Amino acid sequence: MTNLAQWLADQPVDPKLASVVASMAAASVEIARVLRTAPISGQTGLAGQTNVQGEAQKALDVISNDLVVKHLERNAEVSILVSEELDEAVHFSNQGAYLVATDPLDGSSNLDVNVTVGTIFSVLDATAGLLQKGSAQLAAGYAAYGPATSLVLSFGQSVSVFTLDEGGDWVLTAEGLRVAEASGEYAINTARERFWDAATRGYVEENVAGETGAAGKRYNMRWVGSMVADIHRILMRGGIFLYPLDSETAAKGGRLRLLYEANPMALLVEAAGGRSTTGHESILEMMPTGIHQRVPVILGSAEEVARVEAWYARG
Ligand code: P6P
Repeated sequence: MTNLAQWLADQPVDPKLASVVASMAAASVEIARVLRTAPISGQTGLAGQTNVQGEAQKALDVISNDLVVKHLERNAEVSILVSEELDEAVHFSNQGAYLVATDPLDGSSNLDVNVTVGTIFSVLDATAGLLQKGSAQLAAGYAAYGPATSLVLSFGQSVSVFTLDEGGDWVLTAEGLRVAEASGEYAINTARERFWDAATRGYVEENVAGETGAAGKRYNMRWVGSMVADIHRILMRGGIFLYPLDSETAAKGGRLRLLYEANPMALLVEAAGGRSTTGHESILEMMPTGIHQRVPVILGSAEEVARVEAWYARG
């Protein structure tokens, strides 16, 4: 079996870039270890503070962020960190060429009920500034802390999956992941229906109509409430994830963040042959206006994303 270190050494990328991915992978091993016994150590509760999003931080959000900081600041190749848990970008004393944007523990509201959560990250050229299009990403990945602990990575061309073994090493378990072109599974929080725009409503109603509707086939719905869990399912067996702009999230620009949620997930899905859109434009071509900018996110199987775009094109 190939491990992460061997796989990274074989990739046609700058070894310094590979070392940044290795640092995030190492941080994820430590985060996984903390999560596994958090209920015993009583760490699943709130940290008693809020982040820049105004969201109550879980103790594990803060711990996970601290572990990411520890691993990145000791890597001379990383000079800047943007984190969901930090109001401002952190400029390390390093003069490295790389910037990492991360959600250290996405889906942490699921920790109390032991549902899969994850660490999402994006790697960019630090010399090109904080605000770059997702198409400029040099690498993206996430760790999924679930029944198995998975690490999913891409340098933009293909997607590889590693599984954490008992000894704490990442073992290559899948390469060349492809998102199924067609799918009968969609992921959206249907409790938000009253806020939806006409395009979202039209698309979902067609799915609910199943064989009798315009889509002409039966659909199933899955919504974990943890982006990493939903996206991992889509990468592994197809489907579409929708967190569209709606009348309640419109004022903030959406729910999910561009730099460290939408962009890395869009790179991974597109590198696996899927599509990503805000409904009106490619996520990866959006020019960010701020490090915590929120955007609508629709991504997954190409045929399903195309159907949603067709609904938006109706105006
Ligand atoms: P809702 C988790 O808080 C998160 O940021 C994503 O991981 C997840 O997809 C989404 O929010 C869930 O949102 O509105 O269903 O709670």
